[in-house]
Amino acid sequence: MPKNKTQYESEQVAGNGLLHRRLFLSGGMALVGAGFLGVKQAQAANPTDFPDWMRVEGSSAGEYGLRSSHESDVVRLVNPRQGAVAIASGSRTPLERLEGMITPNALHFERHHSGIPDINPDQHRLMLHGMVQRPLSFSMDALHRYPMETRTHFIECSGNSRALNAANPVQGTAGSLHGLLSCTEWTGIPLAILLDEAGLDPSASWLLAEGADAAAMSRSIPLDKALDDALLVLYQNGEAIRPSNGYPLRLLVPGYEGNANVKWLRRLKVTDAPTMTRDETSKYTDLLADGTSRMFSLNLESKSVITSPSGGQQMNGPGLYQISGLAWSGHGRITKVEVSADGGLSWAEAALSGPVHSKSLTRFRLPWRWNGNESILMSRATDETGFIQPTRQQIFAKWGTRFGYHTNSIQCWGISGTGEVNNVYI
Ligand SMILES: Nc1nc2c(c(=O)[nH]1)N[C@H]1C(S)=C(S)[C@@H](COP(=O)(O)O)O[C@H]1N2
Ligand SMILES: [Mo]
Repeated sequence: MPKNKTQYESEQVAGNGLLHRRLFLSGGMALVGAGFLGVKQAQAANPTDFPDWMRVEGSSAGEYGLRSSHESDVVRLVNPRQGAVAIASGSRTPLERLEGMITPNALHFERHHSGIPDINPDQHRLMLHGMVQRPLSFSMDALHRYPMETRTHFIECSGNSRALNAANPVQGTAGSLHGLLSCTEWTGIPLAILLDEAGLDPSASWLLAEGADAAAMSRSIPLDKALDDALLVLYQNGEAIRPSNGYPLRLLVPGYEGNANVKWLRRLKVTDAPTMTRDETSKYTDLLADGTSRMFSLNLESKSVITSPSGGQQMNGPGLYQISGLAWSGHGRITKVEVSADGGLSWAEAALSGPVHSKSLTRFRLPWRWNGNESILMSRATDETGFIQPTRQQIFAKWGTRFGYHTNSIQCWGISGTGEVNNVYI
């Protein structure tokens, strides 16, 4: 390990040009050689060279903000229209166009089994019944009086990244391949408070959560999880949760597969067994090699993806780059992300951008000097349980090749000699 600043600056820490993660912090970029991101040295500027927009008054303040018109191409990738539109309805977050760990509300991915209901919060009620001493019904006004907590968590559809199961690499962007994934600062009521108020039957062990959409989508949640860290979410990044993400009330089960986070929540029924709903029997289960099915695999495992450079992008000539990406785990905090630039022959530890929250997206970054040759970039996440993100081969060896959910294998980005970035298998 390097001991002083000068060593960080010059040291290549893994094969094919990966540099020490502290390089940017130590301010040693100049020593690494010419060409950061291939950008030419900025030209000397004249302080009285005023741009046009400094010569006229700007526009006025507005009631609800809009982004720059120059950023209007940063959009979700909406599922192509199919026969049953609402049933197939969904959209993906453009991961490669965002930085940090928070997903702006307008770019949160969406998955709707029967479209987005238009719910009047004054008429919406949450029922809590089943194996409880006091069945309860809450208006939204009543819920807003309960103690709340604010926490940062990701939601990922367990069908995310399914493209990596295909026999041949599917070409696409980080967002099109992995964008059923978003991360939010959620605010809501710990579910344990309401369960305590209702009074749980001692033999209760599960919970049925049902949405107020036309699908009445429902899932069974183990009571232990509900009492541990489940939230009834009212706010998304500080404002009321958006209709597409569950307005006015959603269940958040941190680290569980997306489907279990029931939107437009209208009913919680306490039970002593899973209800075996459609989405936990015919869907969101994994067919194993022996023909049996893996069910209730609710917690998502360590995973990561490099978002820059990533699929569909074009390198701007050899030189210094900052590799940037996202890592996450449904089991807790990310403790380590390693990056390879030589297809997994050697690995360097990336810097994690703090604070690192539990069951949240974590941004990682690592400097890389690309020599212009063909390269294969990979990232590998480890979480606080010590679980290491597997390769495609390792996943197939463990679960067979017939499963369709919960893919968390390592994404490999191949960089050609001309700088094109593609999805590749090794
Ligand atoms: N009521 C209801 N809840 C739902 C769904 C739904 O269609 N109806 N879709 C589920 C699925 S499959 C996923 S992946 C997540 C997606 O959450 P998002 O649309 O807020 O990203 O919501 C889940 N909760
Ligand atoms: Mo999903």
